[in-house]
Amino acid sequence: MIVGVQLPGRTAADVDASLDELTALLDTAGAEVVDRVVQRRDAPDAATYIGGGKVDELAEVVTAVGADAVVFDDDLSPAQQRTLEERVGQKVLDRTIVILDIFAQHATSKEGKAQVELAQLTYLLPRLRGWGTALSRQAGGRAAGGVGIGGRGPGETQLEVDRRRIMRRIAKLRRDLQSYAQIRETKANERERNQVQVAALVGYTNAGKSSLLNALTGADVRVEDKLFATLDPTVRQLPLDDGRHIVVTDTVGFIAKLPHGLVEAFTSTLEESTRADLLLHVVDAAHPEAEAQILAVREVLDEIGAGHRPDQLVFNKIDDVDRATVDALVRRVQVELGADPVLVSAHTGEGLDDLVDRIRHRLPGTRYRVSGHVPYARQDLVALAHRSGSVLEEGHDATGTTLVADVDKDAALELRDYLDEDPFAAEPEPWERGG
Ligand SMILES: Nc1nc2c(ncn2[C@@H]2O[C@H](COP(=O)(O)OP(=O)(O)OP(=O)(O)O)[C@@H](O)[C@H]2O)c(=O)[nH]1
Ligand SMILES: [Mg+2]
Repeated sequence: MIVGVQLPGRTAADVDASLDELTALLDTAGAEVVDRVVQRRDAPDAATYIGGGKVDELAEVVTAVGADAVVFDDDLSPAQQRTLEERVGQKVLDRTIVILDIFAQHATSKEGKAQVELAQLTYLLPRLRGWGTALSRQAGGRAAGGVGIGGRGPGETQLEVDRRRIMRRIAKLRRDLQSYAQIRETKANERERNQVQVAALVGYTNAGKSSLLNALTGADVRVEDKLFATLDPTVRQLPLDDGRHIVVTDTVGFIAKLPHGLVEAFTSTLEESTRADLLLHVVDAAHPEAEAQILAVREVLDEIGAGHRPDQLVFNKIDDVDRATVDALVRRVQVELGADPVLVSAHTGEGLDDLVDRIRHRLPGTRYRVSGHVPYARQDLVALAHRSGSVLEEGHDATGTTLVADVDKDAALELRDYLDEDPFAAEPEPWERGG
């Protein structure tokens, strides 16, 4: 049984979409959803998240349909979880624990496993008390009585031991992860020294990041119609048709309400993207929630300090959706985000040449910092600046657009007439050279 709460500012459709996603998460985790319950509230109930009356109703439905667990779509406090378990009489979980469970199932590398365990233990630590009382109750009530009287019965002592053990384990995991991070750092520095440019595939889980890496570079990363199929990062070379080779990285996907502990545990993996020269933000253009997913990904990117990296939206799966829907989506992100997405299909190969072309433009050998004023009649040049680099500042006045941007050489040449300073002033013209 899954439970969602509609708080002010969220529509019934928002809650439904989020519960659909929770259903997909549970499916990936190997559980089956039998029914859902939604309540509208001004704020979550402090003790039980949903209202008291709704809890009774929930308990009845759970018994009637024979559900053996209740999963809340939002994070519960340890106390709420405990109270709900007592009143519903079944296991009560939240979205975070489901995501942690999937990560635990999918982790294969040592580093991935350590990251997941760290996230799990961080989640568990504040919840130990609840488990402690449950255990002491099983022990026959002796300990529970002790807690009732002095608050420090045998159960509590055991709890302290467990707590210390877990904290020691957390410290060890942090140390281990630190050393993995150092190896990663060394490799990244090597690439930097060799001036290899990096494009990182980022995006919502299941958007098709691994499929794109495979299609672009002939890699054979596992692709699955499951959430969080990829946890371990993969790095592959991609030749650009101007003779350059860059590397493309594939990494763990994002999701709305990504547990904070996970982001923290996966920092070193995610940092891969904070160092990239270009973020390829892959979007499942066939997904009804594509726009919300774009915003969720941008939120996580901000959180890990990659919010300001140059990024390129890549609309994938266009074979799976009608053209009018994609076009409407493209227009919306153009207007709302000022983005200029590339349309591709990792399955049919459509648009992959455009994508490589765009990558080539967005990863210029040399970047030129330009500032200037472009008349409204030449807005094509403003669009060019967006496509070929990153626009740092943009403003509008009566006659045109003022902008500051980092662009490649071709774009800088095109913009030359409208710039405050000529970026090529110091460079001799070809015909002046070697005179
Ligand atoms: N129709 C269609 N399906 C695609 C395309 N690209 C990927 N898929 C499917 O989408 C699902 C997810 O693909 P993945 O490549 O595993 O996606 P991912 O972004 O790496 O997912 P995670 O690693 O789980 O975050 C798979 O079932 C793919 O077959 C595409 O261009 N068209
Ligand atoms: Mg993947």
